[in-house]
Amino acid sequence: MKKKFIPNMSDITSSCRAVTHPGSYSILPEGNRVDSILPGFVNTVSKVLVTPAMGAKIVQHELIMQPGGYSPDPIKDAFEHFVYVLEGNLLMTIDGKENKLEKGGFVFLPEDVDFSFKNTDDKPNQLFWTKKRFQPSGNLKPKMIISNEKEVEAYPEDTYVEKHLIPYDTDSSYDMAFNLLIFDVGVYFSYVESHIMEHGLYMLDGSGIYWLNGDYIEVQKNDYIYMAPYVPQFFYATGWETPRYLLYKDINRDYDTEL
Ligand code: UGY
Ligand code: MN
Repeated sequence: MKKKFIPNMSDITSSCRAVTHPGSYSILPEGNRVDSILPGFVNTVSKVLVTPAMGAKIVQHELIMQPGGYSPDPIKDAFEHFVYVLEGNLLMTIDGKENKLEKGGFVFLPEDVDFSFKNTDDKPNQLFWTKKRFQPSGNLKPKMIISNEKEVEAYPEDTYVEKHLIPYDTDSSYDMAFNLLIFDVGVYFSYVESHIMEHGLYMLDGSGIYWLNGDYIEVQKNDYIYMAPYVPQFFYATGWETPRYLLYKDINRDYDTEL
């Protein structure tokens, strides 16, 4: 049997960029993620990126579906869901209707909608999937969204531009935001943010330096970052390619449990 090449231990551990500070922040680069096999999926692996075990109020997955991979039984639960296609294609059946999503395609599904996944392509796909328990407020009920980031307008925010994939700023029924932030190289935030919202961040392109709770961390395409509420945060766009990241935040509510 051919032996797998394994570098020296110090070469493996000294190049690790994964860090975990529960209650503060974590970085989970692609190379440190481990496969989970989820019940209800065929030919699909999940790299679970964050869960309440880390202090988060959400679960986020990177799903990789092989050609023909699918979820045989429709999923219907008490969570809201957001699915974003990072690479490849996805056929999502939502309330019995088929929707073909390409790279940059996304869906927001309110609780109690039934849906299933299928990769009908001849290459693997890569998805970013978020589950969240809806925080009711009065009779507000958010509506389903099926679109592609290419259809969403970008507008200036602080020192960069931003696309709001969910129109949370004009519709407070939504309790989650997914914003796509796009930076010119060399640009940095005009101030250090510290806020009630938590973040789950997926680096789509480029690289930069994240300053989190006093630590400088180099980040790059395909990195995942979790930021707990009030973690001081600042980004500086570096490298040669336009950095873009997809950013989850909980919004439009002032608490998540009964006071
Ligand atoms: O809107 C935000 O909270 C965003 N500017 N934060 C971030 O990118 N870390
Ligand atoms: Mn922020």
